[in-house]
Amino acid sequence: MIDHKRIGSRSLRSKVMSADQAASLIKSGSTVGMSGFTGSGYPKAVPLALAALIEKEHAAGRPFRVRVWTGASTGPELDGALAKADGIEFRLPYNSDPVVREKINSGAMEYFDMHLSQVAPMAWQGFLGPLDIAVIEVTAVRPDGALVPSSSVGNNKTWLDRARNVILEVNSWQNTALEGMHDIYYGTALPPNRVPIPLVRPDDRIGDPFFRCDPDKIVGIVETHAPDRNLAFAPPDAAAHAIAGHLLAFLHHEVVKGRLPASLLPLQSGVGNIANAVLTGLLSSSFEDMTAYTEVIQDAMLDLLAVGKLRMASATAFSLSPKAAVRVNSDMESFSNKMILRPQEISNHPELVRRLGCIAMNGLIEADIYGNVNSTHVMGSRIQNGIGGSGDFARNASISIFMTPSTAKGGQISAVVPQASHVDHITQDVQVLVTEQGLADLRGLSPKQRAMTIIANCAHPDYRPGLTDYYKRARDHSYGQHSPSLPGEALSWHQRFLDTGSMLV
Ligand code: 0RQ
Repeated sequence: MIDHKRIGSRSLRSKVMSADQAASLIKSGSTVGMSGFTGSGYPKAVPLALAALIEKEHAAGRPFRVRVWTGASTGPELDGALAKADGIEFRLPYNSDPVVREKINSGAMEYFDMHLSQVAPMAWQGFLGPLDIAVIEVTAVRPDGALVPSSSVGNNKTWLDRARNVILEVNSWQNTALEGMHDIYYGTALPPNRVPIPLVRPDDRIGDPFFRCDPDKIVGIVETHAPDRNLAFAPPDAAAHAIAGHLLAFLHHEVVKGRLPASLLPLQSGVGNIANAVLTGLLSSSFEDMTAYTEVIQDAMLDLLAVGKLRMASATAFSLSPKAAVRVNSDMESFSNKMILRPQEISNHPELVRRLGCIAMNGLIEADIYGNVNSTHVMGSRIQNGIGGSGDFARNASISIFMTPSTAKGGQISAVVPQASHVDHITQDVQVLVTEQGLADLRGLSPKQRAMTIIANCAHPDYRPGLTDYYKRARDHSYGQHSPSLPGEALSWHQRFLDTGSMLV
C-alpha cells in the first residue's frame, strides 16, 4: 500500500513498484550511482534485488556486472550483496566492505580510490563516463516532487542531476523530522565559472533543504522500511584512552598558548574506534561551545551535542552504531536543529576546510620517521578502505593530526616504520602524530628533527632501538643528509613481516 504521507506527489505515485521490478531496469554494463555514505542512507532493497538478478543471470551463463558509484562506504545490503554475487566490475570512491575489499585485493574488481570532495566535480567533468541510472534513498517525496534527503547526502545531488534515469527508495524507517536538516547547495560550477562558496561559519545554511529531480527521469519508486546499518564501535581500550589523553592535553596547550580559541576550531573527526574515543574524551574536557565541520557524525558527537558541549555539527552523513542510530532516529526532533547534512563536495571542500580552520583528526595504517602517512595500503599493496576524506581535510586543516596505536597485529607490526610502504599524506600535511606512547608536534621541524621526535615520542619501546639504529646508519651512509635514508633497507621491515609474520627481529 502506498504511503501517501511519504509520497506526496500524486503523479509520482504511479511509479511505485517492487524492488525486483526496479532492479530489472538496471542493465548489465551500466554505471549505477547509488546513495549511501558509511552505512547511512544507502538503498536497501534494489541492490539486494539486483544481486539476486545477477546471480540468476550468472547461473544461466550470462555475464552481468555493473559499475558502482556511491558517496563512500555503504551497507552489506549494497556492497556486500553485489560483491558476493560477483556483480561489481568497477567501484568508486571509497569502500570498507570486507567482501569488496577481498575482490579488489584479489584483482577481481577495479577500484578508483579518490578524495571524496572530488567525486562530484569529476563526475561533472565527464571523464568518469556517463551515469546510466541512480538509485537513491530518500525520506519522502513532497507533493511538488522535491525530495527529502535521508540520513546521508553524499553525492546524491550530483547523481540525481547526472543520471539518465532515477530509481527512488522511500524509506519510512527514516524519521520525517529529517526534513529541514539538510542544506543542498546548488551553486557549484566548473572552472572558469566557479564563484566563492558563501559559507563562513559551520552553522551557515547556503542551499535548499531538498533535492530537485526532473520527474520525467524517475522510472521507479520502491517503498522500504529498513534501518541503516553500521558496525558498533568497540569500547575504547587503554591505547584509545591514552591517545585521547595526549590529544586533549595538546589542545589545552594550544589554547593556553593562544593559538586556539577556548571553543577550539571546527572539529573534523575521521572514521574508527580511536576517533570515536577522542570525541568521547571531549565530553569530560573543559572545552565548551564547540562546533564540528566534518564528514560524518559519530556516536560520540551525539553525546557532545546532547550535553551541549558541541553547539552544532555539520557533516554529510551519520555514521552511527545501531544503538545510536535508533537513538537519533527516535529523538530526531531534539537533534535536528543542531545538525546540518550537506553534499560531500561541500562538507569536505578544501577551500571551506581552510577558511574555517578545521582541526583534522584522522587514523592511519603506518607513518614513517619523517611523518609521511599511509592511510590506505597494508604492506604497500593491499587496500584497507581508501583515502576517503582524510586528504581533503589533512592538507587544508589549521592543525592536521593523525593518530594510531603504535603497533598492529598484537605487536607484530610497528605503526612507525623507516619508510611508509605507500604514502597518502606527505610530511607537509602531517603536523601532529599521536600514539598511545605520546604526541609528536612536527610543526616547524626539519626532517631530521621530525625523525628523532617521532621515534622518541610515538614509536613503541620494542621498536625504538631498531628505528634508532636505522636512523643512525642513515645519518652515516645516506646519499643526502636532508632526509637521510637507506633505500635498499628502508622497506625491509615490511619484508620481514611478510616473511616471518613479525617486524620484530
Ligand atoms: O585489520 O581488521 O584485519 O584486524 O588495519 O585497523 O586498528 O581497526 O584502525 O579502525 O582506526 O582504521 C587507517 C584503516 C584505521 C582508517 C584506518 C590493520 C588492523 C585492522 C584497521 P583487521 P584498526 P581504524 C574521513 C577520514 C582512511 C579514511 C579516512 C581509514 C585494520 O582510519 O580507513 O581517514 N582511514 N577517512 O589490524 C598492517 C599496519 C596496520 C594494519 C592497522 N601498520 N599494518 N595492518 N592495520 N595498522 C572519514 C571518511 O572518510 C568516511
